[in-house]
Amino acid sequence: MLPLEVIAIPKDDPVAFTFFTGGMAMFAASVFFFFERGRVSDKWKLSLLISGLITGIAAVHYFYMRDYYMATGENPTALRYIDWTLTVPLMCVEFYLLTKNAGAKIGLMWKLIIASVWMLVAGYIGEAYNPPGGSASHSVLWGVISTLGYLYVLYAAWFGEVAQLAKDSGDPLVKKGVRILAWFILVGWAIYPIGYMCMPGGWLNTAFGWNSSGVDLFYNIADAINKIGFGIVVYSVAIQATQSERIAP
Ligand SMILES: *C/C=C(C)/C=C/C=C(C)/C=C/C1=C(C)CCCC1(C)C
Repeated sequence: MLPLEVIAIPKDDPVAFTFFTGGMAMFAASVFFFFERGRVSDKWKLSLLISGLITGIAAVHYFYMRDYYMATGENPTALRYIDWTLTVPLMCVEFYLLTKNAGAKIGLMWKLIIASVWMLVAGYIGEAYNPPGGSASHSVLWGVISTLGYLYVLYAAWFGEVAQLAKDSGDPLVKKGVRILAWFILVGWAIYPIGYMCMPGGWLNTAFGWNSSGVDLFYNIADAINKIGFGIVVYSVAIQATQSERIAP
């Protein structure tokens, strides 16, 4: 018997592994963004603060989710969606701040936030109210409703208002930054529905027998890519813009 309550990670449990590494990586990223905030010019400080808040909020949730998962072996669905309803809207704020100098209105930020909250509320109903054993019709219905919100954000980033503002800004850094973030939404965010389809009744679950531990595995990998990656893109735009301001007369 172990003398204290020791958390042991079974070596054949990749989900537990990603909860630990994910949480630690989020924490380290926050420290990085908060410290580096001092190195960028004033108009970029808020963007870096928000990058640090996104990974910081995620880090705290990861510590709770990890314990929940270790104690029960189940998906920490509620904690997951609480994390997302805080962090995804903050990512929308990042988009707004990037395009603000090009004339983005606050209404754009709210549209992105409403679309992403729509996406998350539908996803939560799909997961949390999935009947025991899983229901294909339930998961497909709410998955499709959720995807509508996702498509709105995707459209805005690639062809809609966000893309247009970046283009009109005439600033190559902002254009490049928005383009990379749009790729994150197309590729990085698309990992989440794959996780969703691993739940009982989901397509990957019924078609390939992928079990519900795939839900957390995909979500954890996607979170690390998207939250830390998004922040790094914003950071690199901010640092380069700061440098060119210093060079400019
Ligand atoms: C930091 C957390 C992020 C960026 C979370 C993003 C989550 C999504 C893009 C979730 C999307 C979903 C669908 C498009 C359909 C199925 C249900 C969801 C909620 C998993």
